[in-house]
Amino acid sequence: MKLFSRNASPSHSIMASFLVLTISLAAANIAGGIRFPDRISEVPAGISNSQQLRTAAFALGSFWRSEAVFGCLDGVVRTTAGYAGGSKPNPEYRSLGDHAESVQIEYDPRLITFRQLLEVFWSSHDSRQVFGQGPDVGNQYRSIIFTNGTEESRLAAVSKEREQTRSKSSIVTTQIQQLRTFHPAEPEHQKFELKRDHFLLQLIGNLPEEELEKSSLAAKLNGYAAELCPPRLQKRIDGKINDIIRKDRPILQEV
Ligand code: MHO
Repeated sequence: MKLFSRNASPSHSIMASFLVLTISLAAANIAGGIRFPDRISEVPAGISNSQQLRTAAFALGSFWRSEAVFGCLDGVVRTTAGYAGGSKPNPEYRSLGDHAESVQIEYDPRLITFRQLLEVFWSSHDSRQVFGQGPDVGNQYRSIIFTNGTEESRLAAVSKEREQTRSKSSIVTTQIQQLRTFHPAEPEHQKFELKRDHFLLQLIGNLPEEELEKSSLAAKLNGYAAELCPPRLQKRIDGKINDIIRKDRPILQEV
């Protein structure tokens, strides 16, 4: 469960408002503002340097949700919502052509593998739904695994076969494609879930857009805001937030 939900009970809302106020005042006193961006956009300790990071991409319905699903995982360093899988040059949200809403993931392969990302992909959507995902209808919500090289294509195909075996009565619609171009979506679609949560935004220091897009912490909290982190992680973040609001320097730097 997320600590401060948007639909919190009145007493929670009062408590949350008080905390926000306390945090703003304390932070403003300390720094004359509430930005501590230099530390926040750093890659967390224990993560390989950027040459060792790998990139994966998946389409599994609304990219707001997809970004939140993967952003929370340990080993995922950055996420970007975007368009992929089609041929239209310069797709945009209102005219994405034949592309699918997708998420691009930068990850540390020592901490999370492509195989594990595949498991998260399968368990986070209904790959048998035709022409849509959940309530969202249309080709832009189709299910795709984008691959990079033959080994990833093989792993993707094996996992799709396994999924099809589990699903006796309906066809797994997921496509497997070599990734060509990933087109990042407009800023308003990046970290969409986190941006709806002003408490969390403030807690990490109201980062400017470019830093929010690169930040590992923002990627995690985007999943937390949507309550899509694995329960253990969701709890760990609750704990961190509880700790941080008791301190005089209440800026969350890592989870
Ligand atoms: N059901 C979503 C779809 C959004 S999406 C990023 C909505 O609220 O419109 O395509």
